[in-house]
Amino acid sequence: HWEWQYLDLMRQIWEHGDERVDRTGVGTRSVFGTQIRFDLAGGAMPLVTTKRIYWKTAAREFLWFLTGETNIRPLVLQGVKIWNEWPHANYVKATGDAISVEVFAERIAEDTDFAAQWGDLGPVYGKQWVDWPVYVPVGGGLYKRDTGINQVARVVDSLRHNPGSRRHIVEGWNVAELDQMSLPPCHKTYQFHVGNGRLNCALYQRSCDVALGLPFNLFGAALFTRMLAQQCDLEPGELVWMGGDTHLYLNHAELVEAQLARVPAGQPVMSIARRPDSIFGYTIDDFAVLDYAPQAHISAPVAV
Ligand code: DHF
Ligand code: TMP
Repeated sequence: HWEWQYLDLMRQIWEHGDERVDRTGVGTRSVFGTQIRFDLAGGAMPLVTTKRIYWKTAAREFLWFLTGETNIRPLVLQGVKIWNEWPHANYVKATGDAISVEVFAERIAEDTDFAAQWGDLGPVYGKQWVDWPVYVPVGGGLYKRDTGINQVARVVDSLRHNPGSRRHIVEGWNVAELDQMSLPPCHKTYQFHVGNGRLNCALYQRSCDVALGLPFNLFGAALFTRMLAQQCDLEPGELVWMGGDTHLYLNHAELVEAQLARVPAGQPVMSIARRPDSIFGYTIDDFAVLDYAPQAHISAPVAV
């Protein structure tokens, strides 16, 4: 079962990882330079079965990236809470108003002005993917802002017209704008590759929270590949996930012990109900996952 790669990675980190104090102060065990491979043939999805993964949350997050949006409000309105902690921490730090993250999220939902002021994560994934900023010289050493680059639309175009290219890349790491982002991109580089009519995807993730982030990131990359394949008349191929600093937080001990005692079972598959006119036309209702019978959810705190 493919999922042993995930569980083996977890065990390897927990037993042999290098223990260090990280940015969040929580502490991690970490290994550097890791890989998971998954074959997407036949609709298969890399959905972890040893713990329930809320795949619709992951899918909603991914569709939100494709809209170019960087404000958490559209996620909050769909009940998706996974990005709330970072704007909340920012708000509390800036104002000294120590409201809970739940109350903060209510205000984001109810008050559009409040959301505009406090709900934005800065120019993160969505912005860079579909509107990478461009500046053109206007003379005298001055530059003006031009129309941004839609990297995702360009990749659709290059996959259709030049499938053999080695340049099908969507990049989140805009060096000039890192300091404006709440978090610099973790899943920073997606590269696509066509071989034998199949669309392969490599994802490079510079920093990986194996317990909370990785299941979402594997699902997101697979979903992206499936949507692109459908749009470009290709069969989904192989997903190659590569991690830089691949870690477990020290406060995830209970999750790790519980999950490593479980055995993976079954292979969930995805069906996509229709073929939208563009990669930007998918909605959550287009996606269904079949044959997913995971073991119970295990909750764990997220390090902010
Ligand atoms: N920071 C850290 N420390 N780890 C992350 O994985 C992470 N991921 C981010 C932003 N910052 C991060 C964005 N993605 C959860 C999953 C993905 C995610 C953020 C959070 C999470 O908390 N998952 C829980 C609850 C899921 C839910 O609320 O639906 C889980 O059990 O999967
Ligand atoms: P860092 O910016 O100091 O590396 O912290 C980011 C943390 O968030 C790190 O634990 C990795 C984790 N993360 C994921 O694993 N997947 C994601 O999609 C995101 C946004 C973050």
